[in-house]
Amino acid sequence: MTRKDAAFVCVSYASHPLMKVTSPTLRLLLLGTLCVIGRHVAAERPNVLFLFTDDQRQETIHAWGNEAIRTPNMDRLARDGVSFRNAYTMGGSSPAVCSPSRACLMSGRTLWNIECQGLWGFEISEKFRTLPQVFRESGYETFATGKNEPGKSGAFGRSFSSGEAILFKGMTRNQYKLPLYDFSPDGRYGGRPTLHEGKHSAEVYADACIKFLNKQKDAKKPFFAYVAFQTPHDPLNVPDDYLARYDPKKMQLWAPFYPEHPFDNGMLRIRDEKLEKFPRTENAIRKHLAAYYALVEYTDAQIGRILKTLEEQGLADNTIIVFSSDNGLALGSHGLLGKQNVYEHSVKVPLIVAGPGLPQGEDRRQLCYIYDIYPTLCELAGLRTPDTVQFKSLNPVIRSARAAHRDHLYFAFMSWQRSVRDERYKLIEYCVNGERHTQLFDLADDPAETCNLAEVKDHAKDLMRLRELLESERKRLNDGNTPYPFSDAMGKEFWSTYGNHPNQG
Ligand SMILES: [Ca+2]
Repeated sequence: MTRKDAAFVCVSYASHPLMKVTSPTLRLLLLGTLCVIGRHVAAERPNVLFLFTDDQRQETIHAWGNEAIRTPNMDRLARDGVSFRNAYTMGGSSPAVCSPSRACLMSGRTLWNIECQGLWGFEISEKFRTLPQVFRESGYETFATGKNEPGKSGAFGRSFSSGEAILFKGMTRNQYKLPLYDFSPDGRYGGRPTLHEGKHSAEVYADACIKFLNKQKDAKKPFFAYVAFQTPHDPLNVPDDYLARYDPKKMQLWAPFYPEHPFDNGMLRIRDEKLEKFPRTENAIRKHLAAYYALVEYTDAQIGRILKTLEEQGLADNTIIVFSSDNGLALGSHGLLGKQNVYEHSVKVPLIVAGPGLPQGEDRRQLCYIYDIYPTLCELAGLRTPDTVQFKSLNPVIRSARAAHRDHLYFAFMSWQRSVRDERYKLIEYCVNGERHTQLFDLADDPAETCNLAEVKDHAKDLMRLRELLESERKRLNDGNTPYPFSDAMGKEFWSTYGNHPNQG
């Protein structure tokens, strides 16, 4: 309980009818007793366990309809909670898409309003309180393990009161060789990390979380534990017994399979895309898919160990669990391997929320951003959401499948791609080296985005409507009109090219 909360409880009890007793000693005794009760009530504030994976495409949960993959623990979360089947990121303002996405999550700021962005290095401005920081400042023990990029130069230090096995990098070259930092009580992370070898990253982070949970049974404070796996992001190192569970020959490719992307989208030769040679072959992609599925299943098993500990420690009944991922992955779709695009496979991600008193085993179809979880969690824990947060609480949607949330979503990738989707249609506009491309998809009939309707006369009105929506969202989100030079330049570059010939597809 914070000093402020304690004062509120004591002031409330001071006006209680029992306080009308005349004896000062008895009044003091009563006040003390009621404050102890208040402390007990505060101790019942919910814990939060935030399980965040890396590059996990939305179609990789068995319970959500992929029968080829085994994810018993993600399935269990779906059974115990609310599944958001239309949850998205906003795209990326860096080739390392993970960084801006994590910055949006932590800061509660939209893609072009994070501040302190760079092409590869990110930080979150001190002007914005991070999600775990709000919990920490409200009396929570806040713990983190795993991938915490951005964060090294400040955001991590002010967000977390404890931690273990912390990775301040976007990725490692090997899942068994990890340059990790120990927790630093002063929040500073100078010096070199320690190389941890021999144990898989997913197991290292699960172990750290389990160790933390094992100390929480009799803890005085509620906790917020953030477990940021660096999987199933490549490298696709995975224990042999898991790899053996998926036969590359039997893997079904994700639609639409193309040997190459049909035109330059701005970033066709980034590291992620070069993980396989061009043109792609079906057999080569099947091998990637098998290893990716195996790595998802292995990560799922580590999540299972964490959930088991939560139960064994008697914490499950008072813990809200969030499960999500920072972005999706193409892995063969549209001729792409990476996530430097705004197709559904790369911006649509898993999101499940489970916890005491929340609906169980229910799906929600409302459009949302995963970053909407920031105000959602604040509300569920009874904390005030900072005014700087630009996202919208999902709590009405959690409570009702019919609650209104968002009519449309806006996506962007650097200075080359802008997109908007409504309930049914999705528009993607490309400006690359002065060349324009337009795609219009009917997501109701064509969720894999295979059939471009931009030139189809019957859809001319839909195209015009979505283009107007794109422009209005651009203005609302300050894309190309922010005080932050890095992101501002990207927006200006896209919109000036677009503005020169907006109606050319
Ligand atoms: Ca990622």
